[in-house]
Amino acid sequence: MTPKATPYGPALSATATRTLSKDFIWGVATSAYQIEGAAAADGRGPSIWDTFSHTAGKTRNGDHGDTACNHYQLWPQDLNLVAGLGVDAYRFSASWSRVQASGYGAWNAKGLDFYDRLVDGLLDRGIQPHLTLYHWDLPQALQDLGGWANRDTAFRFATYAEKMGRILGDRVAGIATHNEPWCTAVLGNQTGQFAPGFKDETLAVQVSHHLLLSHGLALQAMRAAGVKAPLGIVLNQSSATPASTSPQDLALAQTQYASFVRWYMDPIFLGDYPRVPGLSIYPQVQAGDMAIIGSPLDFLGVNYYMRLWASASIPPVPPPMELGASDMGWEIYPDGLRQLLTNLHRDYCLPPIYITENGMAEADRLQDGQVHDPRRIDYVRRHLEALAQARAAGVDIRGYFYWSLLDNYEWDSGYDKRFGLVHVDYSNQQRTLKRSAHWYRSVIEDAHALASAPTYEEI
Ligand code: IFM
Repeated sequence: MTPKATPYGPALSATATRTLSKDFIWGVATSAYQIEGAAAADGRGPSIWDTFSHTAGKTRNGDHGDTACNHYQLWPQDLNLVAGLGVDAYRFSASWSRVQASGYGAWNAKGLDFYDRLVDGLLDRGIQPHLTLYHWDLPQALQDLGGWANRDTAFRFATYAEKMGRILGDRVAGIATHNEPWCTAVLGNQTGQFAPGFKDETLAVQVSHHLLLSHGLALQAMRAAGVKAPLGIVLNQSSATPASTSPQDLALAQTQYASFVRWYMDPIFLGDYPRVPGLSIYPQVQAGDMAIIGSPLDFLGVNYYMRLWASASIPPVPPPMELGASDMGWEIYPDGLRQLLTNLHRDYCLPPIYITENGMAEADRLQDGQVHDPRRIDYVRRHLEALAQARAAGVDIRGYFYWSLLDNYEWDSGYDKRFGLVHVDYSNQQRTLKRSAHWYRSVIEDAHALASAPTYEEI
């Protein structure tokens, strides 16, 4: 079906809009270190990202999150922006070192109050809060004790999760333990691109196990405390495409998929790490760990940005990039989202799924008070079409969160990469809705209208 035009760009097809209407929530997402700023305010302790970003040569232009989008102070106006988009839900993360400066010991009442007010502020505006407990900003004091390489950190995380669950669990619509543990493990400890910046594959593998263990321990602690909110985890995932039908490319695709997707999915849903050729390093696992990791989930969050492309040739054959790449250099490949979701549905017994992140960095420019970002609109539209196809094929997908609400601190890329629906001028913290924000609102309005319209059977 050819989409009709909206004032902001091509509309989502009627078929996809209908498929993504009933029992489906629309949202936007952020994370603490990327937007909050106020790095030393009100008793917040330093995190590994404060340390890393203030270490020379680690981030683009030496950018850090000391001020970021100053969301710690501007949150009421940011929540008004969220409400203005017409979304149902807002996904955010808590900064562990804001609520417990060292990651153990005393709780910080001012930090806890901040998230308390944020949650109430969302509810006052009719928006479901979706909390993520860990989005990469480990308290530095815990890193000083070994960080995620230290098994004790998993137990400390469970204590933190229980505290947050007790305080917010009656009001939030969902609690995810971790965001993208692959990034914490691999980018933080194997490639050194992210905090804490180590380059040790064996360490990274052990970290991945402790992250999974901490996830299971946190689920158990929150459930034992009577937390009512649905509990889950957010994983970054991709489909994998072999560059050709050669046995080498096929095998590489299998290895890449196993180390990126199955490494986290198999322990959670099948009780063991994947065993495929090409994976040779496994963590030290203690008796009982896999049962803890396999604690039941109420939901699975999937973050999708691009596919894995497997070429064993030297030099590798590049992906075709028919739709080009984002400003991150990531290939735009919407059908990978459909492929991924239908594969997950085939391979695992899954709880309801939320697409907890999907979005695109563009070199956006504010001109005459406006930001024209047609490629972002095209990106989101195509991914929503793919998502609708997966839902129509029977995958239980309950929602979609655009990454991100605001332009923000893109980790080692600093402020150079802009993912937001809302442009941020960092010189004065001015927010401006991009055209994609208006477009997204119109998609949501259409879907809401269909969700509340009586079906043929009801008439
Ligand atoms: O900005 C990040 C986010 O923190 C985690 N997922 C990917 C996004 C884009 O890189």
